[in-house]
Amino acid sequence: MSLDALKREAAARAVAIVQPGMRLGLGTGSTAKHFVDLLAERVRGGLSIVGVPTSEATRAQAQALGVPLTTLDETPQLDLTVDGADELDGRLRLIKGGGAAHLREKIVANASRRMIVIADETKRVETLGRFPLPLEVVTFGLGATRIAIGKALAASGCAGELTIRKRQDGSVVLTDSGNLVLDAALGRIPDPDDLAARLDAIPGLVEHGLFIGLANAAILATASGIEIIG
Ligand code: ABF
Repeated sequence: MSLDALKREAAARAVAIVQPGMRLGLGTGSTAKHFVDLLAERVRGGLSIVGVPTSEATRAQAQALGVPLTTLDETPQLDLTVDGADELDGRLRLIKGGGAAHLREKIVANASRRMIVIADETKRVETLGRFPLPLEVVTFGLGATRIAIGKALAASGCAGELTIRKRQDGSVVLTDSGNLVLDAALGRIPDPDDLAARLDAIPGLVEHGLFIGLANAAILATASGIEIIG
């Protein structure tokens, strides 16, 4: 089975959990895209739900498919968020932000009673950090923010290059909120809870991609079937 087919399997399992009347957080990325696709099929079949998209890309997809949308201003409390991840460990700690959407993703997940991660088996790791950690930063004071980030990384036993994310054509990636993304190539993060707390304290760092204590369960699609964590 292809990786994409595994992603769709995980998404299908999550769509089956959705109940009529739910207020949903709609994730971003290729796995979440399958979820929105399959959710739209159920909506066309009469399921009544409302969704808050975590990115402009997901908003456009959901709108085009006729999935009813709302905002966190109109609907500040959600029942369930379903989203992908770049990495997850056995304690449901995540790295997100490969799609530069982790700020909105974290706000939406935090507003939800439950968050379910959908992923293929390649996302599961023993130790977080193989995937470069995304850090959304404001341009003002970038030099000082980089130094503060470097100190936080060192204090948490991490080391690695910080790179401003660019597209293949060399243009700088801006998030939906107009900020830059620094990717921290760390290799391994020995204590994700400690690092998250240190990064939370840096003013110019709008949001980092460590999701700690937000996911309640993960649906992992493996070659030999679905595995549920949590
Ligand atoms: C978003 O999409 C992210 O936070 C994460 O970066 C990514 C997962 O990607 P995919 O589902 O395409 O593998 O949820």
